Amino acid sequence: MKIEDWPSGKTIPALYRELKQLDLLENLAELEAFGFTVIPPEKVATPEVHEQYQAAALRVACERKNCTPEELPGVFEDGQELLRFTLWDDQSFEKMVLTPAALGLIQWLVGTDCILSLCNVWVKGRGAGGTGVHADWAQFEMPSMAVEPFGANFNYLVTDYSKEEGGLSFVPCSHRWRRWPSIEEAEYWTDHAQVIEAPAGSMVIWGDHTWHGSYPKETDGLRLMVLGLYNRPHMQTQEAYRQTATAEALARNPKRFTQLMNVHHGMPWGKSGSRYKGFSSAPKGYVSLFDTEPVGDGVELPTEYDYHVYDRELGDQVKEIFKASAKEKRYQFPDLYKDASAAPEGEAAG
Ligand SMILES: O=C(O)CCC(=O)C(=O)O
Ligand SMILES: [Fe+2]
Repeated sequence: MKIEDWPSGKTIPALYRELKQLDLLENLAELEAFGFTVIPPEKVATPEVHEQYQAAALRVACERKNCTPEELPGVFEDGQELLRFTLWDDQSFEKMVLTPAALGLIQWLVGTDCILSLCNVWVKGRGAGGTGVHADWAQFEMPSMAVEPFGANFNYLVTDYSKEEGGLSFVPCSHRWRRWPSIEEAEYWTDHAQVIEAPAGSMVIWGDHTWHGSYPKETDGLRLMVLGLYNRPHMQTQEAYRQTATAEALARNPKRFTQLMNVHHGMPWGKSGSRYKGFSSAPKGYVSLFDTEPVGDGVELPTEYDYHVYDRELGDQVKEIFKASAKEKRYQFPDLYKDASAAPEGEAAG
């Protein structure tokens, strides 16, 4: 079948075509069927880039713990830690969060406008326990999950994964149940969950509906992994990327990175509505997974905003927009089911 840009499909046809081009349709089917999938190293990056990722993860861990690579396994004997907020610690992580295969599958789960919530290096030593079976769904006040996931993860394996290595494990098809495991269920699945056996350089992808955990690490050495979590753009991220993304970081990266940082999101509003005047330079619409062109000075970092000041000029502009778009003296909301270009901008809505 020819996949065209059907307006009702919005950005899905474009994403599907690119996933097909990347030879990931089987991974897509596995995600839909079982709730998780593994991308092999050769579809993630070149051997040189894998080396950079491994070196970066190890260097960051040693820097944080102020030790040598040789000392690191001793530092993590019987222990593990999620080293938080690592995106800015090495520029290779900026590349990793844009990995076309991983980002493409994650976008399938949480939308082509998803943002980065978390980038961690997870270090686990010999004797460390497993992670209890859970779902990453973090709307704790909503124990029944929405139909669509709100978050999706990659785990980039820096070391080989197996049961003895303390590998990640899944409850296949649990994403279909759309709820968290009870304490008793989590207990049962601790020893029954399907372990991921995959070589270093693989990326495991899943959405926040899927139940997963990990096994204790019984072998010498370290289990090293880089974790990326992506959210829908209305959500509070777990780490402060929007607040810390610099103009240089945006400039050296392609357009999709600016979107991942969510720096142009209009909310929260103060007296003058949209938080940033730089809103209009925000990249919009579907951005190709193959786009590697740095944006340079093409994207402006939004200027700061005083929530307490009413900007009369901006207010008048909004008034004109309402006037121009008013039909029968009524402001019309965009039709979300027809025109892909008519996505709401959060400007006049509400
Ligand atoms: O590897 C683990 O121990 C668990 C990983 C996990 O829960 C996650 O990445 O969301
Ligand atoms: Fe998790």
